Amino acid sequence: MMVNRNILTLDEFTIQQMRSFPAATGELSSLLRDIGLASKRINVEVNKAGLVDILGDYGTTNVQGEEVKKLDIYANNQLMGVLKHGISCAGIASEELDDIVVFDDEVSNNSKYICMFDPLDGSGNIDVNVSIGTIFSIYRRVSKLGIPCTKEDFLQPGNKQVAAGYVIYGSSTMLVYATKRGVNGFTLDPQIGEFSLSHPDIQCPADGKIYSVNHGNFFQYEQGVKEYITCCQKKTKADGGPYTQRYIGSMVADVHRNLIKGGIFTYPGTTDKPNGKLRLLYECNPFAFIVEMAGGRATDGKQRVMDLQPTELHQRTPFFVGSKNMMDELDAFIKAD
Ligand code: P6P
Repeated sequence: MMVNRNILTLDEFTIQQMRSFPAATGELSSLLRDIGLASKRINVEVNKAGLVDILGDYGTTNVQGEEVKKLDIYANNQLMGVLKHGISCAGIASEELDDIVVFDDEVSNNSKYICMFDPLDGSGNIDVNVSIGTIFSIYRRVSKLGIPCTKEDFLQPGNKQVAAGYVIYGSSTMLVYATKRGVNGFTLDPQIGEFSLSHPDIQCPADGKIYSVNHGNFFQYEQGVKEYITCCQKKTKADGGPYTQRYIGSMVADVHRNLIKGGIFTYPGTTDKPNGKLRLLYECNPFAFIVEMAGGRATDGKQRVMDLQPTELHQRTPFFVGSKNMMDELDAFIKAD
């Protein structure tokens, strides 16, 4: 089978992007390729999860107090390994690790980026074969080059992100990443074992008909959110509806669908958990960056999520993200509340 030479691989694309920036050192391109490599290894294990004894609880609980499945650890270690042995990353933070990991060696201490990730989001769905994903966020460090990175490098607001992306292990395996130059999607071609450009210049439709929410928490949401959800349920053809409710319970899958088709994803705060469930640094900020770069919006219900000043690595935030006009309508209900 001939390889289609017209479709750029992730490596070719990142190198092409670098060539168009004479000042580029290639570190960001190299970091993205490292993440692509780790994702391919994770993909192999995710695809055979049902066949080998990699399922089941690892017997520990992570910093979130959640049971940790073996694939979480495997994915975490794959990402940490490629970044530690690369040339572009000074250190990482991960959902699976209590604290940052400083790659304290000469090359890493002179690397200008740090990376945060949720190595396998939605892992509770592994055993039932629902799509899961990896989410990553890349910042330029604020600490001096030549010394180990510090916690300060990780507690930057999301508006300082240099790049962000996700990998969705679903009916196909896709890597989507955004820089200030736009959002592009790459589908893993098993024939050549490379992510190949399949979704150039992704734009989030300004309007959509899909709303994603966990209705089980409905009566715990603030009034404005409840009113918006009810409004979605009442939409008719005359006012841009009818809407459909789609909630997979795997953020990467839900947000990816809404990014492509248009829609809004919500994980509001509740009376039990006023800050919601999703983590600011390695779940909400990366998706906020990606969706905003594609023309959408992302808030915590009150302000742009990327303007929040983080104080802790694993802090949570209410999260609303998606099509601009749907987000504007949500805002109107929350403000009127
Ligand atoms: P709930 C998966 O555990 C996750 O972190 C996200 O991927 C997903 O959107 C959310 O939790 C689902 O949470 O409380 O609605 O089951």
